[in-house]
Amino acid sequence: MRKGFIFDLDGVITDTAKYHYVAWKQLADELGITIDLAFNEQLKGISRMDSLERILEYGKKENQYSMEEKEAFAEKKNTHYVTLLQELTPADLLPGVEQFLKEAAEKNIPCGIASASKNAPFILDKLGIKERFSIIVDPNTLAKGKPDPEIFLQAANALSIQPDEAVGFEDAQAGIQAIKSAGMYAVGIETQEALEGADQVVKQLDELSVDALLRV
Ligand code: G16
Ligand code: MG
Repeated sequence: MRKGFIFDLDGVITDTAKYHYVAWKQLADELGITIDLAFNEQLKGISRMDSLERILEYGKKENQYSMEEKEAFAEKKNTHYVTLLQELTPADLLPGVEQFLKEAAEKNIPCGIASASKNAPFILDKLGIKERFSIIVDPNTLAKGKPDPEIFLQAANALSIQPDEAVGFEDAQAGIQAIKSAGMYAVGIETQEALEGADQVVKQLDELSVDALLRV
């Protein structure tokens, strides 16, 4: 019997990848690096600084900047990204999310957020669903990012459930690995690339039933 649900944010609850892309692309252009949408797929679920490192490596500029410069680049990208996030409204929830969370709440199933994004509380607030989650893991407290299971284990702990009582939802391969390493049931939200290792794969949350997931 499953007792709680733990969600990734970007790609599961809402599609912020398009805003991340606009902001990273502008920064990359300024640094003389050309990125495209295919490359952007690699940044999904990856932390801000790791994303910057990947972009610099892609442009063969990984050894060109000091830590201070890199931090300034990441900060600049984030300021732009947060400006773009101002446009978010509840209409930006992915299909089925609102109904799924409502049903979970009616059944008193606790829900948590395991997102690499430091902007998660702000995003959930803009989407009008922040109160649906009893825990939003703060990525600043983590030693390791996904695919390490730490973020999902911390969420389960905060929800007072065992890992094998949790269902995790992820759209990124590193996230599915994190959920499985944590010993949880993994639902993959597959949009572009095939997800390996998920226990179940859907395109969007409205394909799922809360009751059926409690019994997996
Ligand atoms: C999200 C995105 C990543 C982003 C990361 C950090 O992860 O998928 O592209 O780099 O958060 O975001 P921020 O710069 O806002 O801290 P997730 O885990 O929600 O898919
Ligand atoms: Mg994601």
